[in-house]
Amino acid sequence: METDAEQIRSEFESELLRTANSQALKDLRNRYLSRKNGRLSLALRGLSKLPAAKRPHAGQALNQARQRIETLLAERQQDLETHESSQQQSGDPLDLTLPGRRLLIGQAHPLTQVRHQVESVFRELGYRIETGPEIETDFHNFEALNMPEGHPARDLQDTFFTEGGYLLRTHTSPVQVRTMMSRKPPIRMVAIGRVFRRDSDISHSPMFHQVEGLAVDERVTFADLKGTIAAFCQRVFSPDTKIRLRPSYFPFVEPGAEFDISCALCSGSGCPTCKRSGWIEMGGAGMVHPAVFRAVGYDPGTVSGFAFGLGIDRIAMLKLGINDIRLLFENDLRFLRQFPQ
Ligand code: FA5
Repeated sequence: METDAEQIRSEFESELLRTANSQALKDLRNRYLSRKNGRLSLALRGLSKLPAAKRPHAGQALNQARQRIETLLAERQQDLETHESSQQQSGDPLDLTLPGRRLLIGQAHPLTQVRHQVESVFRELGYRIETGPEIETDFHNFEALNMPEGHPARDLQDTFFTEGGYLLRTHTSPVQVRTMMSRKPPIRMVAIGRVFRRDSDISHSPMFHQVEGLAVDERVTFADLKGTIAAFCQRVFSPDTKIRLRPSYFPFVEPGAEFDISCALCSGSGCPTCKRSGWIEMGGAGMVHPAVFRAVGYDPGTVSGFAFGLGIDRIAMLKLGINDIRLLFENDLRFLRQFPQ
């Protein structure tokens, strides 16, 4: 049996040298160490046939052979793994002719793109960008804008109220009030931001965006208002865009108007977007009401001004051909990627 142990070990070692990969090593392990019919297991079982005096020595020799085989198997396993992984790497060499991987670069949301354009047009016209809080007081959102408590015009802007008597601003007009209360004329300002109303359908969203403009000085006229709106719309849409003003009522302006632009899609000839009228409603405007001037501490006898407000989302929908306002707020990348900067 001692010879057996020697022989088993030396045959194992020479077979080991020929193992080329992990699978071959696994087979070799089974052939020698498998409990059922591995060579070593069979040899150990054969010990019982030896004379009792020889068994301990032969058993010891077989156990030593087993330890040696296990050590050699572990070493070879490690060698093969290192070799195989370096082969894998060198089998996939760097191919400098492959096209580069395209990095996904983010882009501004279509509304942000329009917002930036609106801001830059007004900066060119000499306006300053102002901001105000989205959670407002009743005073700034309604009261100072000539809508005292119980005024029916408050119902037109279905309001979200928060705790403590505050509300989510229903329009950007409160920024006019804040700006006039903190600065003296002359003022030329625009405010762009989120506003909130209980309103939801294909063209109305409970959260949408407005741009508010205000100019106050000593002799500001309705003609200045008309010229400013035309200059703005022609820069944002196209130079041949026409505008029209229709008399309308907003408590904070007098006279007040709503203004439309000629439909950018059909150039005024009539299409489904403009409901065949050739015109698209953009927003409200007018001369600042004397009651508003008094509320902010200005003298309506010495200054005059105009204000206007319109929806940024509507501008984006028109410019980009979007027919449902809700698409703008669903964060669906398949939709958003259609509007690269
Ligand atoms: C106002 O909010 C006035 N503050 C505008 C104004 C400012 C008038 C200064 C006079 C002087 P109005 O409620 O009409 O007005 O809203 C203005 C524009 O916001 C609308 O023409 C429309 O384009 C847009 N708008 C109104 N409600 C929604 C809504 N729920 N979703 C999307 N856009 C809306």
